[in-house]
Amino acid sequence: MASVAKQTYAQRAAKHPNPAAKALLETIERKRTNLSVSVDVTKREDFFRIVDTVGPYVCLVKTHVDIIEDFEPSVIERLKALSEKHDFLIFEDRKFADIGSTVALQYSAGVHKIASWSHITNAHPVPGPSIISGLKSVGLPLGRGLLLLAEMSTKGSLATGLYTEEAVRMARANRDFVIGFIAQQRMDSVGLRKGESSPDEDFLILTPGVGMDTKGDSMGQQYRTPREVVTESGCDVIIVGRGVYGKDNGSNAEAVRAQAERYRAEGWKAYQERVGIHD
Ligand code: S5P
Repeated sequence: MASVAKQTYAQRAAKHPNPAAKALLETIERKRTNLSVSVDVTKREDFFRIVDTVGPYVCLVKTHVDIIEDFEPSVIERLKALSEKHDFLIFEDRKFADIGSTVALQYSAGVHKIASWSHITNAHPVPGPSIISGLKSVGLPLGRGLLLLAEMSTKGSLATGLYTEEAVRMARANRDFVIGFIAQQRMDSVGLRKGESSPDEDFLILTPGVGMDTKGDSMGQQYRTPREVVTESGCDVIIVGRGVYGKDNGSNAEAVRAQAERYRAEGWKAYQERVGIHD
């Protein structure tokens, strides 16, 4: 069997054991898009306008629900309705980072009840394997998937070297629930000890820090192009925020739509180049 990076999304979907990962791979293939848009705006009507505009072009909408100032429970119902209308999955970018018992509560309860609607969420590996046990106790019975932040896109990130290797080992020990990584490159050969061969595994790599028009922002963010991320580094999903909705609230719907279409096309072309498909 070819390495994971050379397999098509459809081939990978057919054998993925986790329901959230399988659904994501199937959605990517069905809609021919590996674009996830990160909708980081603070007013719910701006949020819904952007989600409705980019919906046809994305496999996954990434949220930070805690930044919506006028949040109320109906926000979730409307988001779920849009996910059905446009056929995308939802990823609450919560970046859990506490002890197992606390993250289990943060994931299941509180104002946002993330586990009840978010197909995928993520966690920092910094507390060690217990963070996975805590989240898994809530998410596994619901068919959810977890991404570990193995690397970050920011200048000076501490998530490198041994930290990244340990994150991958933690994921390998929890393959029923950990479906992949937030990272800047494939992790397939990371963390293997001398003489250890590559296990039969399929971790998805979702990659933020993607932009075609600038190299970064004034707060340490660093951007690479879809081609660098997908073709050269072998990542599976590009996560784009301000590159799609602009710097404020995405009020120019046609500009937002055009950027979503542009990033979708670039991401898909980069994938086709990687696996050697031409159409
Ligand atoms: O390393 C990371 C991890 C994440 S999840 N770097 C990131 O930028 N992110 C998130 O991706 C970040 O929280 C933000 O929501 C998005 C990037 O937004 P953009 O506007 O810079 O594309």
